[in-house]
Amino acid sequence: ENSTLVVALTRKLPEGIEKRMAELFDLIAHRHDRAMTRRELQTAVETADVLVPTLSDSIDAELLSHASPRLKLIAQYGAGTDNIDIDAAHRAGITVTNTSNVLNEDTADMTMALILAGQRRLVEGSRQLLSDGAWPGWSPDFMLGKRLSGKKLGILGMGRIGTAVARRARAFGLEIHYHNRSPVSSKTETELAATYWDSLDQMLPKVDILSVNCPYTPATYHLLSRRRLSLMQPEAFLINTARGEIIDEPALIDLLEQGKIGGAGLDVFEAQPTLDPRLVRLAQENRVILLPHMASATREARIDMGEKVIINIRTFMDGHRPPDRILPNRA
Ligand code: 8YV
Repeated sequence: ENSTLVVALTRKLPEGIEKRMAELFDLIAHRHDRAMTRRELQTAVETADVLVPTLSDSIDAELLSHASPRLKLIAQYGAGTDNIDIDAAHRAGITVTNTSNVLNEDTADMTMALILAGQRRLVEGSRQLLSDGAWPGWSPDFMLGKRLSGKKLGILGMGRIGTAVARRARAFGLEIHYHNRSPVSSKTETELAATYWDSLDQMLPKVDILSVNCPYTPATYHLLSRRRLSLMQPEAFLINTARGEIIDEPALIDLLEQGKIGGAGLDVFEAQPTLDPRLVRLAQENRVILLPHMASATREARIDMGEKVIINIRTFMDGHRPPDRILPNRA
């Protein structure tokens, strides 16, 4: 028979989720409304059988060197696992899982929101209306944006989120282009009328809008380098709802300032939560739209993510392979 597992949370999770976890496990909740300090994380890996971290916790080799042998599972509350040294965990005999699939739709919705807001000047229009007397009244050339339908959308990373973006974008009349390590099934390609580009360099000059939807791994660090960003059209609009590190952010800012890239909708940043002041200036000039990492932030997603964590822990506890296991070296 299984003895109850000691499960340590690094953040406050939705109340209902914590309640269920407390019924199922010997739960160590985190009572503060902030990320754990390094010392608190260290205590957690020293005491728990299962750690439930989030993207703000750096679970690196040094931290794992403090783990007690009883730590057997890291069940990440989130889709991306770039905050975890998967290889180091694997070497220590620790299984890693994420919460895949439950935030695809919400993240794709926010991608569309950023595309629409950028092309149709949503934030700028609202801001102008609210600033005293700044609205001169309707005129034929007032607040003209760009038509979506007929434009080319490039998707960098055609996984589950990228595919969800493509489905939505199709309904808006966008033409779908994508770069991925390998093409999707021909059935999906036909359904989305999507064009596969084996070479990212060749796709970049072709697209009007580019959406980043790949995971951040050593192989995708600064995948959008200065050289590659320079291949984009001067009018192009770049969306990032994945991870800041995939784009060379200072290079992007330079190109935006020089008018060599049209605009950007960014939900993630290289040094988040710290923002580059040059980005703030560009946002004030309505050249970019900035969001505080909220693409998957719906109540429903946060509950579904908690349920996924519970399923992963229970499956593991029963001696089976958890559904969302992350294998090392997937880069
Ligand atoms: C979440 C995310 O906010 O899941 C991810 O990878 O980046 C975000 O959607 C995060 O998971 C919360 O930990």
